[in-house]
Amino acid sequence: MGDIHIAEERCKGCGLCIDACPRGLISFAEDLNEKGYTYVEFTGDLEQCTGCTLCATACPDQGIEVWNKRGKQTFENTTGLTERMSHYCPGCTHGIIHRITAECLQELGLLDRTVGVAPVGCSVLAYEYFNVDMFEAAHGRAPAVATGAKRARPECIVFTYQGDGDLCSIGGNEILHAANRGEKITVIFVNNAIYGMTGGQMAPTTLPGQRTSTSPDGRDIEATGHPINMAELLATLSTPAYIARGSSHDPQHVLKTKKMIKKAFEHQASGTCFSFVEVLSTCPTNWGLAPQESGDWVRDHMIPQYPLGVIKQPESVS
Ligand SMILES: Cc1ncc(C[n+]2csc(CCOP(=O)(O)OP(=O)(O)O)c2C)c(N)n1
Repeated sequence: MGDIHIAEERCKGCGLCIDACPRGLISFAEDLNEKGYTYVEFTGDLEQCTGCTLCATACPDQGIEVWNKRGKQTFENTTGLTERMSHYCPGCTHGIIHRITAECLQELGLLDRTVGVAPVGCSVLAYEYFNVDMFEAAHGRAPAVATGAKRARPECIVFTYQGDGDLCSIGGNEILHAANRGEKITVIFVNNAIYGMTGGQMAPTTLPGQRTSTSPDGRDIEATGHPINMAELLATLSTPAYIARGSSHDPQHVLKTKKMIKKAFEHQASGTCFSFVEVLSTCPTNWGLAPQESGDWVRDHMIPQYPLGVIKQPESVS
């Protein structure tokens, strides 16, 4: 049997771990925790837990640690994040994307020379959560700030963490030119198809027909154009680049996306090229969906518009 430890006080009751457990061993408690959330608890037969870590992989709040059958810890919270509880809504996958980014930096031994750039958007407080040196950039300007940091201190690993409003809309020009110049930075682009922080307005990434607070009848592509597939658009530039798109909507995709982010940082560490990983994410609050329904919405609606995979990589690398 494996074993898991659920930090009740960190749980926001999103239930993503309940859906992730292949054996149905986790369920909601009858009580609320101190913050007023219905927390989850391990209620199944401990003998049945294999220590597979899917529950911890699905948790956006660093709330679960796992041990395998031999008593070895198989999932430990990363030192790349602080212990501070995030302000993200229950089930928002920003927390997951923070975690896998931090895990990659930790596993590559890069934490002590990494500089992150936080955007304007829901992840505006990312500097509170990443356990690395951080800048805050003006809305959409993270690639310019990262350019300055990387050029001044080329030995540092510099990454930006940006939403789709920040990167595609107000910062569309910034990212295009940073990519075209081949800045040796890494961009983590979190696409939830709307402006989350300001109340769910339409973004350049909003799907055709998608209802948002500023497109209550659904996005009209005659009036507003088609969604911008930023990863594919950047891939048309001739400058060498590593460009990939993953998703955070279930633990299996989280693990695949982590590999992409790792590759992106490896490119930067070896001085190869500009690297960019788009991660499809959820916004249960502004989409008006439960956390698990939001994951299904990414699977059924976002992935057909935004196909997953490595879109471009330097020719010398297979
Ligand atoms: C110059 C400027 N224009 C507009 C805003 C308002 N604003 C704050 S966040 C945001 C959009 C954030 O959306 P996104 O980048 O998709 O990130 P999310 O919140 O969804 O994670 C906007 C338009 C601002 N703060 N500054």
